[in-house]
Amino acid sequence: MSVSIVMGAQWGDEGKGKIVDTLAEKADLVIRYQGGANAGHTVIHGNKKYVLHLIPSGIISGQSVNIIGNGCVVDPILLLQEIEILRDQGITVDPRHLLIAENAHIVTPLHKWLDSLQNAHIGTTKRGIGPAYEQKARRNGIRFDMIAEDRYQSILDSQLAEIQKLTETVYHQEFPDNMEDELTECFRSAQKLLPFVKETSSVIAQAVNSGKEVLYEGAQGTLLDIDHGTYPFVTSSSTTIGGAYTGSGVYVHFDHRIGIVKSYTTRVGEGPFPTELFDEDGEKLRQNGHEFGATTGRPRRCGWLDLPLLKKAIRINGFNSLVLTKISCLSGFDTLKIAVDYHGNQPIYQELAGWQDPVEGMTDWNTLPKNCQYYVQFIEEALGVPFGMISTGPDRDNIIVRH
Ligand code: 2SA
Ligand code: MG
Repeated sequence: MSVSIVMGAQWGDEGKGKIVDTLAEKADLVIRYQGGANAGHTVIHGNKKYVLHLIPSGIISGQSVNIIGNGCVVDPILLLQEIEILRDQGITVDPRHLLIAENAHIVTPLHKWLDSLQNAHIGTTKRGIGPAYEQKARRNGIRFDMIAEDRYQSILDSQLAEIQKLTETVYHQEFPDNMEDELTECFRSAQKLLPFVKETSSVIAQAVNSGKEVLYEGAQGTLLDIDHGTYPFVTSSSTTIGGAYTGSGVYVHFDHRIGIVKSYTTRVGEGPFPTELFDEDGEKLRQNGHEFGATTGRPRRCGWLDLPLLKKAIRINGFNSLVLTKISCLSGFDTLKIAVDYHGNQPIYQELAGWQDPVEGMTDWNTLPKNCQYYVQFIEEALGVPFGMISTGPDRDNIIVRH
């Protein structure tokens, strides 16, 4: 039995959902430890499609306990909706299968309002993530234990007064007059979630100590980390391995530290992206890869693979295995480029010959076109970490297992 962690090695949307889902099926315990409803994992199971924002992927198989850890920020309205949608799709969501850390903070409509008011230049998902973490750090946030004990009203009142004043005096905007109603719905939803709320760190520790199969599911990606990412164009949580410790409250040894690497690079929102393409190659990547955000529907910025950034992700997270995703989206290019170094801020590219044949759905390494094999081996050698799996399509069995 083992403890594994899966994290995105780039700017999110590397295709973690499918890999996590495959691993989650065998797990006894699956933990989300950072982020909130800014994540959007699409899981395809059989012929059904599930979209998860806050709930760990283990919920789909029905065999595991799933934990929303203390490092997450939870929007009670969205979480209840997510639970309802899953139930309508035939998934069992009850307190035997889903737990919320009592010390997780909640995201309220005030946070979403602030997010839309303050963070346009970052291009956030407007899910209230930054303001919720900000209040947590200011020691002015509201946690689930405070809802259980009914001691949040004075904090809420002070937040409301402060944000209302800020809206009018600093942003010269009108404060939404339905805010009171929305807050009522938010806290009513949080109350409804109380049966799921628990002290979860000891649950995780117990599972680890008794040799259970444990999976930590990262959201977003390494380069969006609040400390190690492209600050200030980052999310507000620790998306890297340290976040798994603070966000779950347990020291564990991760046997498998799995980095998910998309075969090229994408990013949504603002911020630096050295290998970004503005030409027809970029457009081709966007079309081939259906690169539109799962959470907000925004078109993603697309560019070539960036090895220096991947090396940094490996250093931060200690990845000992990588998964290469979306390789099938690279068919049809005459030449492919990979950034191997930088000169100043300019990437230095290695050009590789492309391949024309589709590789979608392949399960055998030997059937891949030679140039495709070479592309993969080139990256692997440069990074010094093996690709344990190569994903060749959206279906769960569209995978080449290598090591
Ligand atoms: P926020 O809303 O405060 O977290 O936004 C800050 C920046 O972080 C970016 N961001 C993301 N970028 C890519 N994918 C995201 N979520 C994935 C999805 C889920 C995943 O498919 O929606 O891969 O785990 C995500 N979430 C935040 C955002 O664009 C801003 O640049
Ligand atoms: Mg995604």
